[in-house]
Amino acid sequence: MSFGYYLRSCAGLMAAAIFACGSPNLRAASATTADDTQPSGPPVHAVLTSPPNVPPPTNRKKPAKVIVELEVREVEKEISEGVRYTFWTFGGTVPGSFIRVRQGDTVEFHLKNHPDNKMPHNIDLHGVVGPGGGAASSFTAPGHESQFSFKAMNQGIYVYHCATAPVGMHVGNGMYGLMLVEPPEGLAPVDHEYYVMQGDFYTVGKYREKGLQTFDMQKAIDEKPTYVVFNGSEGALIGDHALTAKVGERVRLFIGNGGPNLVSSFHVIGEIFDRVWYEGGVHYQQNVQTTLIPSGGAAIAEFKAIVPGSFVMVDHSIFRAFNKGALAILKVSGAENKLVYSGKEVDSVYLGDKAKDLRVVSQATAAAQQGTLTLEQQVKAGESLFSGTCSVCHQPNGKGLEGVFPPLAGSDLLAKDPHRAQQIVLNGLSGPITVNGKTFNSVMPPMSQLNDDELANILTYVTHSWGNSGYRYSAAELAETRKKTARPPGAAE
Ligand code: HEC
Ligand SMILES: [Cu+2]
Repeated sequence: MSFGYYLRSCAGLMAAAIFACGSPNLRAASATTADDTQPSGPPVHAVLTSPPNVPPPTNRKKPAKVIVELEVREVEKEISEGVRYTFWTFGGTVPGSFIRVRQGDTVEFHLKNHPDNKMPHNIDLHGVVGPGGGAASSFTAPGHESQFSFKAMNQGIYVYHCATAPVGMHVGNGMYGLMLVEPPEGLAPVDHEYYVMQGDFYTVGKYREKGLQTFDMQKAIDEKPTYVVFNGSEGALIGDHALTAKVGERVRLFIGNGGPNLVSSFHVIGEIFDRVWYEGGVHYQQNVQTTLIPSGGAAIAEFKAIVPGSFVMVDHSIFRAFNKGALAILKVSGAENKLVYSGKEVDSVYLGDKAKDLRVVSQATAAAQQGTLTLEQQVKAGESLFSGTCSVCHQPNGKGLEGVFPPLAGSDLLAKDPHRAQQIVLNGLSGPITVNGKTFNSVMPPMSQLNDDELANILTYVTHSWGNSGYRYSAAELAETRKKTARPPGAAE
């Protein structure tokens, strides 16, 4: 039994048939694992791909000898705009290269450890039956290569990862990827196959603190990640790197979770998975909203793109999406279908500051560090951040909402004392206030999760917009206010 088989034979069956349909092992136990067939034909070199790409189907009717060559590389890359991190990788990317073989294949696995690397590494493939999933045979020092062979016994989608001590640190630095073992008859054809893998990262610096960041062992032990991201960085699958599809096309996602710690509640906002082969096995569930991907586990999810728009993939443990980076985009293009969905596309609802330009934000921070920050850079960065954090209440035009949210545009309160605004954004505000002759009595939550650079830029944008006073704020000033005043209980530092 296989993924492909189910697609053809099980779809649309009545409830009475579902038991038999969903229980292949009862009927044909041997078909989910390889038999004793020997590999035939000349050896094949596996095509490895970098995320989000998936190698083409093997299109083989018989098992073959397949040679996989995977090189470990320790590389410095961006984990967020302006934030660098030294990742340890299989094949130069996080997640590592996607490996695709067929059930029954005999895989000759070559693990190379690049001579410039500092660490020894190995590989534990969850799709391998044998001690350590190969880890016991693949310990490899820098500049060396190991070789071992295994038979791909069971079909499914499997995580692989490094298992060299300290294991959590190797996994936490990005050493994981996926291997697909196709069923003998292959998977049913679809229009797009994508490779998406979640991981949690632990840096000494705070979320979005710029510069080269190092691994924080204590945060990792405490399971308090600084970043939770898809495909190794906050920007891996947004903007120009978003996944794409057209209306009417079928999309298959191979979703993995490298951990090292967190379980993922994987969800695509505005889509419903027609089928999910949960836990990477042969059974599928239908009509799934959110699927759980364990650390060290994977699943296959399929759906058809029906209406156009930006579909946001998240870990629905939602602070991870909006405050730690676990957010990716599938951009579907094509004609509207008003019968299915009447509304217009509103990116800003879920994209927040990510819908705007993160680059201008990090440019401003970099310039501030070098002491070259111009007013224009500050205002641009502030505009981008304002749209993500303040505009929901104060409105994109700064006019607020009658009786609910006070205006920032032409606010006499702001003009009277621009310094006070620093305390308001850091510590929040409640109780009655009067702005331009109108009374408001509501609550503004503290925005202290934003850093001093970000707050200075937002406020500078506000004072330089909509006919306001023109006061220019500095990060140093915000830092001073942060130090001198107290956050209410529960606010972020
Ligand atoms: C959840 C809604 C909400 C968000 C988000 C929000 N505010 Fe407010 N803000 C309010 C409310 C409500 C008040 C008035 C509070 C009161 O009645 O005491 C207020 C008051 C203010 C004031 C003082 C009043 C004025 O009109 O001059 C300033 C300045 C301000 N906010 C700036 C910001 C900035 C900058 C951001 C983004 C970092 C922001 N706010 C985000 C709801 C919000
Ligand atoms: Cu390693």
